[in-house]
Amino acid sequence: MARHLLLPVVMLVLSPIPGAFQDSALSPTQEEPEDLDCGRFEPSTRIVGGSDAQPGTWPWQVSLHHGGGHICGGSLIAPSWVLSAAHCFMTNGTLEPAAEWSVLLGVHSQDGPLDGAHTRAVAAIVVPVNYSQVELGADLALLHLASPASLGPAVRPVCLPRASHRFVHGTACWATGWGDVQEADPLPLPWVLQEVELRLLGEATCQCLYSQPGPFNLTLQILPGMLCAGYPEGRRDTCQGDSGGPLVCEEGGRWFQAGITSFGFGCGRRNRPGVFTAVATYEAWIREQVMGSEPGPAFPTQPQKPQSDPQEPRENCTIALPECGKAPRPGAWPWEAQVMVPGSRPCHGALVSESWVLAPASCFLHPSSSDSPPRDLDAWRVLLPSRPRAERVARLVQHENASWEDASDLALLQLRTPVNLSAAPRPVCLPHPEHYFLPGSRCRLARWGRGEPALGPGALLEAELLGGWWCHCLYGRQGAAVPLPGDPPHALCPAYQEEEEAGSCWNDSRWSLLCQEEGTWFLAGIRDFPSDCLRPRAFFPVQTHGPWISHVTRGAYLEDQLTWDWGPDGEETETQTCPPYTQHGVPVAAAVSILTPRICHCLYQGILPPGTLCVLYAEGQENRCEMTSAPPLLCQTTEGSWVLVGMAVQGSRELFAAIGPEEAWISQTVGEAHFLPSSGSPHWPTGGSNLCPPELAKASGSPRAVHFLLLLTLLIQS
Ligand code: 4AZ
Repeated sequence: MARHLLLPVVMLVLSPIPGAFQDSALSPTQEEPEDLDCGRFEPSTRIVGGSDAQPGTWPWQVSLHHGGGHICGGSLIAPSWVLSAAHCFMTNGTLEPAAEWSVLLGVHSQDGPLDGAHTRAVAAIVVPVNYSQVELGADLALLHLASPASLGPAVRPVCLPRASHRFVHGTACWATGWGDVQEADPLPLPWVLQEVELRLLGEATCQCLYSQPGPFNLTLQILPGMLCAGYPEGRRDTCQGDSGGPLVCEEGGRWFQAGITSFGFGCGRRNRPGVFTAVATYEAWIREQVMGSEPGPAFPTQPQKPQSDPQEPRENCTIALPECGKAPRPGAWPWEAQVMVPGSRPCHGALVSESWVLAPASCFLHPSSSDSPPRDLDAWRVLLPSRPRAERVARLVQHENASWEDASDLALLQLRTPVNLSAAPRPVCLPHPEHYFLPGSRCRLARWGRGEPALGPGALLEAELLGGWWCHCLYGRQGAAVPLPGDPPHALCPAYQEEEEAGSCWNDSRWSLLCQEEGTWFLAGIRDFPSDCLRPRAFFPVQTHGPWISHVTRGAYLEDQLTWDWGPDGEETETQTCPPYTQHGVPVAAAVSILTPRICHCLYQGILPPGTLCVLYAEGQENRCEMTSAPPLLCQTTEGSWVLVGMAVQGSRELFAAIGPEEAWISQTVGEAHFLPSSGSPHWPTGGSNLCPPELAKASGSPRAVHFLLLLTLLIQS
């Protein structure tokens, strides 16, 4: 199943699902012979954030195999019937042939000989006629086994709830499965069945959580026949491969199946609990399909009806806020970790979870020592803010591609004892691979690795992220496609002002890049490229390493993006490939960077007429191109059209008068002039401080000082 739902909200209409029955088909008083004992197991003594189940604990759990491997979960509801999710069996709207599927029963670990387990072929698969896609509900399926399962201690059916059954919100229930332990992180060998305790969430609570805008502005409408379970703060959840498996709740000594794992947005994310098919809603449909089968599934009466109607108040809307990335003020980083290795200078890293610190591998791995990992971890210590004593180190895990000087120069250190998280220490947030740090994001540099001793008091570590296009084309290949927002970038370029120390380009310094969204700090980039004095400096994005970090730590705080700007005037209007050059490799034009209005305003101390655009060229590059004295400022749209955005202000190479405001006058004068609807004008997200950095105002007019602003330019050495 797709991990990210790209969900047009318009198609989701809250309406009763045809074929879904509300407490009507059979009244609870209409007792039938209870021919099957269900929902019990004899205690013999993935699930995200779960743990290994004990053998025999969940005897109704089955594994559905297709093409030789586990695809989905299911639950045994009668000797010849398995309940699962419709989406497991549909490809492009068609049901896959039953003969291609097999059912494994009584299985605990899926590695090696399946002792005590047995397999059944599938004779038929039935799916409700109104099932179309998971987000529209009715995500359930019944599998008719070719021959009945052999019941025993490890193979028993679960009880099904009647339509009148009311599961109380807040009840702790259990989900089980062999699915991924985190997004895109499969359950490791020996593939032992995982269990996780999840709390039932009321419909209003769940709708509230899913109405919170998330990445790509996706929200979801919770429909009747759906049920949510999990936690607003996330971290414990079902995931890909758990689909079709049961969510069970104990009542009166029996386990009732409340839900079928159906979908969600990612796994274990904040404000995105798992969505299940509410089994009770489908009592009549299930009965209809299994009619005539003896013994059929058991629908015991609810042992104890909840006293009051468990409907929660509509206004129940408590969302979870990020637990990572909060700092009292920039510079006082509660995740700042110093790793002390005897015989060398302290190494700066960042706390990423209760038990793990991220730091450069080059701190611990010396090129001379043939890359063998050090073994004397006993003597290592980690200093964290507000901790009375240094932490001891249990394990060092290097990035598989860790090398002396590259984007994967990363290692994770596990602390012997997890620390209690509070205001300090507190982990930094890490970005998911699809995170899009908006141009103009407010960032800071923080020490990383064996960084230089602290900067002088005048150092300005504030930084502003530049558009991905510039950064990519500056450090990438000519003509290369620029990653779109949401695709992992190759580099991040913050504009910041360095100390004016002649000759010092901070070559020895190691920095990480922290970027802020809604008051939450993300570790966005690590170590600037060894790029001499080329500006802007580029950082390796951390987001590409998100999956590795969460795989190793199983609990690092990967946090969803908190700010978006998907408006039509956003970054998407920029060119999608790096600029072309003439045959002789000479630029036909000079590439310039349009400064954000804030920097422009600060640089010229607010003396410019409104609508003036400022650009910057590279140091010493202004005169290299054959340019006319009044060059036009052109920008290319996503569709490839070049748009005249500005005309040079007389006497200046850096200032341009914006064309946009003159549209009416131009159209009047030149009837044929063709204007694109707003797509040609640059756009910056609003927000952030409007204060000018103190050094910036002084810089106006001085080309040398301007270059400390570092937004640059020419993309080739001709
Ligand atoms: C899936 O892809 C899936 N976190 C199942 C459950 C969830 C997400 C995805 C809920 O089968």
